[in-house]
Amino acid sequence: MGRFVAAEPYPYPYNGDLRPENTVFLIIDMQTDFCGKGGYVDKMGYDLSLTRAPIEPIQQVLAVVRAQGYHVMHTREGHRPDLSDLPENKRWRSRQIGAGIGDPGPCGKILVRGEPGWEIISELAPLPEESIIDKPGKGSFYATDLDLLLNRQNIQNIVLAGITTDVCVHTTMRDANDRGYECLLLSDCTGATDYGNHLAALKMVKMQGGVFGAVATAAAFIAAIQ
Ligand code: C5J
Repeated sequence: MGRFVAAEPYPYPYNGDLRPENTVFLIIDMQTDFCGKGGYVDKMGYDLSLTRAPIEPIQQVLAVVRAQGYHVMHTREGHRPDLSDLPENKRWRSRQIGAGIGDPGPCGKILVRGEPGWEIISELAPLPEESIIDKPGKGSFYATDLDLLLNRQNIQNIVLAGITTDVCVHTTMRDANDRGYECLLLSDCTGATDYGNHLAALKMVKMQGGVFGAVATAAAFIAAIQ
C-alpha cells in the first residue's frame, strides 16, 4: 500500500511513506523583496508576475496541509543589519544590476533583516507554530539550523514551494537531496525571474530518473493527501 503523489518522473515518495508526521511543506523566500513592488526583484527590473504566480497555489496547498497537520516551515533570505554576513562579491554583483543588497530602496534596505522588504508577504504569513529559517545564502541549509530541526522532527520528505525556482529553491532541493531527504517540487507553487529558467529548473529535477527528486502540481499533491 502506501500513499503516492502523481509526480514526474516517478510516483512520489519513492517508498509511499507520505504522512503528516514525516513530511514538511517548505516555503522558500516568499518575501516582498522577491515578489513585491519596490523590492529587490522589482528593482532589478524583472517581471513580478512571474514570482507572484505561485502565491495562490501555495495558499491552496497551505490550507490543506495545515488542516491535515503536516509540518510547515518558511525561509527568508536576508542579511544582518550591519551586513557582517554579506559577502563583498554578492554585494558588488547586486549593485551592478541596480539593486545593491544593503542599499536603501522603496521597501527599506534591500535584503536586510527587519526591513519591510525582507518580510514574508502577508498572503502567506507564517502561523506562530511554524518555524522560520533565516538564511544568509541561497540554500536553506547553509549557515542555518534547518537540518537540525528536520532531524529532531524525524522528517524524511520535503515538499518544496517558493521562489525562485532556479536559485534558492533549486539550491535547497539539491542540498536536501544530498542529505538523503526525499524531495518533491510543486511546479505551480514556484516561479523564477525568467520563465525559461523556471521550465529548465523543473526539467533538471526530472533527469536521470529524478536526479534531485520529483515534480508534481499543487492539485496532484492535494489529491494525494486529502
Ligand atoms: C535569489 C532566491 N534569486 N530566493 N534568491 O536571489 O531565489
